[in-house]
Amino acid sequence: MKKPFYITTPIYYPSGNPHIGHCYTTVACDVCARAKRMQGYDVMFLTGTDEHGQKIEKKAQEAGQTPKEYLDVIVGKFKTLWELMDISYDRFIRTTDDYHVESVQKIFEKLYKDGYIYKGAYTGKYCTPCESFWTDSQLVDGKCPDCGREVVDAKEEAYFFKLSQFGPQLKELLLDEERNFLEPKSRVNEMIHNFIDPGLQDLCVSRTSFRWGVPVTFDEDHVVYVWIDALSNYISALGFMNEKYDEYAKYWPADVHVMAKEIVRFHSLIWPAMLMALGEPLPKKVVGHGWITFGNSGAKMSKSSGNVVDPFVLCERYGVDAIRYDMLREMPFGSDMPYTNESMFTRINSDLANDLGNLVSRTVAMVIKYFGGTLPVDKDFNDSDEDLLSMVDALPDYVKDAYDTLHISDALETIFKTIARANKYIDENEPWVLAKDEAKKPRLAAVLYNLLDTIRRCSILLSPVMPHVCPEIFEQIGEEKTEFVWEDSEVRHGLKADVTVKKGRVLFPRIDVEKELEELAALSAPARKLPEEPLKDLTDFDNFAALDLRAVKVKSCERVPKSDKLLKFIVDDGFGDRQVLSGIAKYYNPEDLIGKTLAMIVNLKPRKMMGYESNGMIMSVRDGDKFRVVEFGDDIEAGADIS
Ligand code: ME8
Repeated sequence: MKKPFYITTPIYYPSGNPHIGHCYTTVACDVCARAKRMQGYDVMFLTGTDEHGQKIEKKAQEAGQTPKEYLDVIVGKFKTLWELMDISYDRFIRTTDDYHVESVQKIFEKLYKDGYIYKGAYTGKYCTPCESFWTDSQLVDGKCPDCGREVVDAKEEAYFFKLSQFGPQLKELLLDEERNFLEPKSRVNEMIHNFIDPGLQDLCVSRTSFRWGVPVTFDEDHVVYVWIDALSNYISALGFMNEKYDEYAKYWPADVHVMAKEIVRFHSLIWPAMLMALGEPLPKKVVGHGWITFGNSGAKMSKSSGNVVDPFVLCERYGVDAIRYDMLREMPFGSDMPYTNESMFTRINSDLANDLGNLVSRTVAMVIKYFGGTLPVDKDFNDSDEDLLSMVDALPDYVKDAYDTLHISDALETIFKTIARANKYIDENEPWVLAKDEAKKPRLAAVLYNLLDTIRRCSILLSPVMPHVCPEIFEQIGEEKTEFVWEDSEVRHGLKADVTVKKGRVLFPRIDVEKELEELAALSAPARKLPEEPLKDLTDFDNFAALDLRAVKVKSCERVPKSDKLLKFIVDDGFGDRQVLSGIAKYYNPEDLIGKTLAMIVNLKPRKMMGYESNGMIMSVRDGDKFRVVEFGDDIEAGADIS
């Protein structure tokens, strides 16, 4: 019976394309999963997508699609990227999968039945157009942090989870030195000081303001709060409270949940509290790594800030293994990693092209040059080899621990120190001098054999990080095995004595930094497209002056029955109210426009559309194949003229 090992990534929001931030966590988990498989474990590696919530509902609406249509495309991109990046996940969960929905509903029901969830009222500040509740501390200058509009006091019926009662147990869990539940340690202090010590509040776990979520079975006006839905994925994916899988007993509790620091709070407070309430075992470990930040700005690379680097482009141009290596090597455990293309090129050139690539190509070339490709069995090993060989002997245990605990950068740093040591060993032993003396051939054979065997052992340890290149290295150094087994890296001189090498391609071509920087910059500059409407003929100023252009305030807005294009507005033009129609129904939720200050031509002659009179024209700007209204800040008065 193999020992089980269960590792998870967060389930990502498919509200935009995947970027290298998502890649980092997923590749890090992949390395850990691959290493555990090589060590003989029965691994379950889970990833997936978190598909409910108001944000997704809105995004789909903006794109003129149903949520599911919208999601399928982006989820497809995540899956394609994971395939391209060689992610060896065992299961991909989507929170819209029926079996997951079933589990979430049953979990919610059980918590309610057992008294951990109760019905109460949520009071807070409410932004009507955004349909969002905010706490006082979330408001910006007393206004909605999303749209900047006025908020009102509001009260809404909602279900609450008794998080407040778990404070002492959570504190004990986090402070348990032996358990080491949350890493790095700095996050433990953060959780205790910022959340537990000030007093945990009960958590509002249902919403009635939107529909795109898992319905509460016994009160269908409510959908389950997206984090309760999302966190449950870690057990629903194993079949907890559903019929789809039957692996909960085998894999739960998880060995490690991996994520970045901003969602550690959910995983180290809410998630254990939910499991305690359910009476289920807790995961063994939660690891919260740092962020990939954009350049040296410190800003998190994220979909919403638009500063993302496209992993598809990077993998295609520089190779999947080089990108995997670079990300993992550059991210120090627990801290942030500023990403620049330039530092990536430098890293690839120095570690991969110079140190590893050269070591392999020089060694193979020398075996071919001095021995026609096959080493003789007669070798003269001596004590001066010990320094290199003992360094390699120490690697497997160190790297195993480092991969297990997601200290992957440390593992790579140590492996590459050994590779640098091997390069130095060549210079110390001067094979080109030994080759001149026939009597020294056995010594030359020993030196080259030590090098090949060092490469073999390092390749095994590097194979979880570089799954494409390491098999090629095996081929070049004449290792006939095709499977990477951890124990083989522990064996000194495990390579066949009369090994035959094979010259292969350059494993890591050197990157011309200047040229690549220019090409990447050109790629990311958007191609200039001509606007769809050509420029019109010149006109007199009088024609312009004849138009009465003003700011107006939207008082009401609704769809025109039987029309999928038209919205009917009542707007205040500064003198009074008027009705106007606009063909933008596909791009907006009518409620989202209420309260906005828009630009309008007010003196167009009235026109009838679908039986309603329109008095003027709301101005919109083309945005690809959509239209967006031209709007002003709240401080612009109704009736202010535009010139
Ligand atoms: O938070 N640097 O999804 P999400 C490093 N659906 N890692 C990054 C990163 C960056 N710049 N940007 C993203 C969610 N990540 C929830 C999770 S789990 C039950 C629900 C990685 O799409 C990192 O792992 O915002 C981070 O925690 C995660 O993506 C957030 O992904």
